[in-house]
Amino acid sequence: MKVTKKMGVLVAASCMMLFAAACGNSASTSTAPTTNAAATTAPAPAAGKKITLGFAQVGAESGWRTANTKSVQDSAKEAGFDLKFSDAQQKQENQIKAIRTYIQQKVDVIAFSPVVESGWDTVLKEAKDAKIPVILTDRAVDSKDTSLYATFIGSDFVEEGKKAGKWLADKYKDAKEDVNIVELQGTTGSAPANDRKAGFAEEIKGNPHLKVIASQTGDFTRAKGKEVMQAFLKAHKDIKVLYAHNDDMALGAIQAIEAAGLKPGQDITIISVDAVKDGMTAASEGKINFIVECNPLLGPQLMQAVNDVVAGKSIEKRIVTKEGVFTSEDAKKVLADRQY
Ligand code: GYE
Repeated sequence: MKVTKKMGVLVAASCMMLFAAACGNSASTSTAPTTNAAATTAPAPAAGKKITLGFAQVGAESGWRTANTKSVQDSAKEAGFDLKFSDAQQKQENQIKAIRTYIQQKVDVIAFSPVVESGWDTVLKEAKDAKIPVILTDRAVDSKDTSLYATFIGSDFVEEGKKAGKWLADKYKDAKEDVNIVELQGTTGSAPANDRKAGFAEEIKGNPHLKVIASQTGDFTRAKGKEVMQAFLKAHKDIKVLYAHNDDMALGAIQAIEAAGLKPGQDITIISVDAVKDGMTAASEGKINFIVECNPLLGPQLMQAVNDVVAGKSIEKRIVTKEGVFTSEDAKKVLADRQY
C-alpha cells in the first residue's frame, strides 16, 4: 500500500519534469515546476516517541488552499506524526487562538500559514518562552526578530508578481496607446497580496502605457472576485487586462466578464497566479492567457523540517519552493496530469 503511494508520487514527479521541458519552450520567463525530491516525499516515520505537530491553517478560501491542506494532512500521516489541525476561516484572531491552544497542549512543533503579515510577535514570543519551535509555511510574517521562528517554507511571491508583469510588459512592448489594467488583490495585508502587487508593479513601470486603473481586494475567493469584477466593469468601459492574484478570483471574474457579454482571454487579457486545475482548465480554453505557478504541495518539505527541528539539526532559515509559468498552450499540454 505504502510502496504504491510512493510510486505514485514518483510518477507525478517525473511527469512534472516533462511539463518543465514542455513549458520551457514557449514561455520566456519559465523555470522548472517543482521537481525536487524534498518537495514530493515526506520522511518515513522514525522509531520512538510520536511527534505532535499543531498546524493552524488560514482557511479553505481557494483551490490552492484545499490542495495545501491535503498535502499537509497526507504527509503528516506518511511521516507518522500526530497532526492537530485547525481552520481559521481567514481570521487572524482564530489563528492566534489555535496557536495558544497548541502551546497549552505542549505540542512538539507548531506550524502555520499566517493569514496576514503583521501582528504575530506576542504569540510567537509565547511559543518561544514555552520552547516550542514554530515553522512558517506558505506566507511570511513581518516580525523583526527572526529568532521567533525556525524557518519559513514557501514561494517567493515578489518573483511571482514579476513573472506576471514581465509577460504583460513583453506582450505590450510596442503599444502605442494606453492599456488599462484592473487588479484583483488577494487578502488585504497578506504576504502574497503585498508581494504579488509589488512584483507586478515593478515590471510594468517601465512602460507608461501600462496603467493600473483600479485595484481592489477579492480576498482570494471566487465569489469576491466575481463581485469586484462586476463593479470594475460597471465603472470602466475600456478594460484591456485583468491581473488576478489567484486563479479563484480570476475564475469568478470570468463569470462577470461573460455575463457582461465580453470574451475572457480575448476582449480582456487575463493573468493569474496558482495554476490549480480549474485555473489550468480555463487557460486551456483560452479564457486565462497566462498563469504563474504557485506550488501548494508544501507538506513533505514541512514534515522534513519538523523532523530536523525535533532532532536538533540546524535548518535553512528560508526554504523557497520552485515554480514555473504556463501559457494557454502550455496548459493544454499538462492539464490531464495536473494533480490538484
Ligand atoms: O495563492 C491563494 C490562497 O498563500 C500562496 O493563498 C497562498 C495563496 C494562494 O488563497 O490561492
